[in-house]
Amino acid sequence: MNRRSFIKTSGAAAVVTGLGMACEETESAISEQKPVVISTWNHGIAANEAAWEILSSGGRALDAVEKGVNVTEADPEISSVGIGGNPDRSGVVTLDACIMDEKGDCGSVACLTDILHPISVARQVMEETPHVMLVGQGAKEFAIQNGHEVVNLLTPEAEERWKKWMAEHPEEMPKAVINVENHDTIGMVALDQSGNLSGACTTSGAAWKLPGRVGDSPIIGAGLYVDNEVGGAAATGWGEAVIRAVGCFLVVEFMRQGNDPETACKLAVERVISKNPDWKDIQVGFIALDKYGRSGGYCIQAGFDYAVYTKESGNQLINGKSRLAGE
Ligand code: SD4
Repeated sequence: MNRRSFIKTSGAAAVVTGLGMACEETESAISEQKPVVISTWNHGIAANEAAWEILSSGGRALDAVEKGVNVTEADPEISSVGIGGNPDRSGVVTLDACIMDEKGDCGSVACLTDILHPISVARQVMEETPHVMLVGQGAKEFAIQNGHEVVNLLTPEAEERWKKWMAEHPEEMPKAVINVENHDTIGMVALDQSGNLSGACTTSGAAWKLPGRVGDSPIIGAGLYVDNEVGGAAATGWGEAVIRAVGCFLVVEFMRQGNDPETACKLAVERVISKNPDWKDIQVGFIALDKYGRSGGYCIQAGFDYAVYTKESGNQLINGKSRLAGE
């Protein structure tokens, strides 16, 4: 079957096997493809390009997701990842990131300051320490000891946005504006030619957050989750709502039950909605990629897009379906 291979599986049986029930097999064909990379928002296009260079030459998904999101982290024009990100309420840019590989190993940093590539620090936490997560000053010292330079992440443009916001909202608790101030985390999941999955998620978090606030993005299971036997997922949007639902773990579990990636994301969004009475005022979106190379995404509010790169279709920006658009 030319460039794609087709495997025979049982959709219904896949669902019920997970539940330990017997069921008559219903045969359906799942098109299998690899490599594939998926990432959030339109900056995912550039990140996918870097990831694809590694994937298309037979490289490991873990290297692809790290190098892919490094592109976004280093772009000062992007106001919610890495350098150029919007600061917290006190004017300090703090970064959250995590990474997870095909073995289920993972690493994470939270509330990291002054370091350009938090995802690479997260990978070092995973590979060089017995821990999963380092935060704040300890994470920064670990980064410096492991070869990272101290850089000023607050660009003049971000500083100006912060001063303007503080002048206009002196007493207010942070409340992100949907799809303006509360988006652009890059979450990425890749499937390599060997059939292995890895994921990465990196962000400067919610704009104007309280100092010390940590979102979903560095929390394994919330902002990112990968299970090599099933698939991987990444989240974007209002992190507090994602954490409450353990969003990405949930997406992967829905895929384990036999749902395709888009349906799994949709079911997880429904769960977020059911747990958050203010859901119409927040954005939450998920992307997912399964072990067959099928991908999908779903969100609450319209305006969410994600980038998918396959050999067959190239690097494409896809408009995410949304609950509020009734899709
Ligand atoms: C957070 N989820 O810190 C992140 C922000 C984000 O897309 O995703 N923006 O809550």
